[in-house]
Amino acid sequence: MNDLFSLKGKIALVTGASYGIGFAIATGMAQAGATIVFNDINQELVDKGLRAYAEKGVPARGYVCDVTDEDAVQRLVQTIEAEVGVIDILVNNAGIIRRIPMCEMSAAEFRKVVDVDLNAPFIVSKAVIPSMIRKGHGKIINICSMMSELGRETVSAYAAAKGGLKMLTRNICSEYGAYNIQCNGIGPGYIATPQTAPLREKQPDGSPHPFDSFILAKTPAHRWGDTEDLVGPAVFLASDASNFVNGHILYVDGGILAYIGKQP
Ligand code: NAP
Ligand code: GCO
Repeated sequence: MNDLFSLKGKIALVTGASYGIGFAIATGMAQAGATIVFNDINQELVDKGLRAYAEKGVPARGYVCDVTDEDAVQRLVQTIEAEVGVIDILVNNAGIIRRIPMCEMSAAEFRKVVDVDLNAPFIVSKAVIPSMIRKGHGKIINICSMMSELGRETVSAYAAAKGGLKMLTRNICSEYGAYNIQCNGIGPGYIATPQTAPLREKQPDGSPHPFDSFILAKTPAHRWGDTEDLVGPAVFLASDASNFVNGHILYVDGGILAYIGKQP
């Protein structure tokens, strides 16, 4: 049974993984036996990530690459294949959010979010799939969101991108499942990372942020998720245990999507 979840001998690329969800997933995959490669947007972040992986005893390799730049991504994948080996597992984790009321958001701001959160997973997946086909297998995990299913005020670009990422996940499944490539998504709920820090900031009087209280009321587990909550689902979707799971979005949300919410 352990071999079913083992990632020994596998090379995993996790994008935007210097910290946050990507870092936790990469660390967990390393503990399951994978060789970890990650990228981030600048050398400072890559160096920060390398230090953090070293502290966890993970011999990760880090590269600077903006995932929205197709030429840079093609070079990144070629470099990884030359220096480390063919990528068996891709986690499209890099992402941004801009919380702006839609009618106050510029088209450029909207496009930037879609570029990172949707176009980049297309670009990186397109770069790794040919070698996965030649190798005879591959795992692609797209980090979606509850906003792949639900909207809320100020996150129009993010929700549009993450909704699109759900369908890109299903289309990669449809187009490349015949080559033994499984493409699934993980839909985290509200996870305590730098990206959601503004939603958890204490009020000037020391009281909880209203959104913090809202999420606790909406979550059956009555807590925010931790990045560690995503490790098991990610290892499962990266392993042979999920070889007949394809096109699925696995929500790791503490039950938010199933729950109407606690009466105030
Ligand atoms: P995070 O803390 O903001 O980390 C995102 C990482 O991606 C950062 O290292 C960021 O670098 C990097 N990145 C951004 N743009 C990039 C680009 N163009 N090229 C390469 N790297 C880039 O976010 P997180 O909370 O860990 O979230 C990770 C993923 O999970 C995202 O896709 C997010 O949408 C998704 N997600 C998060 C939550 C949550 O509650 N936190 C829930 C559901 C889904 P910079 O530091 O330079 O921005
Ligand atoms: C927000 C949050 C969410 C989370 C996550 C939920 O502003 O509503 O940032 O979007 O990041 O995507 O799954």
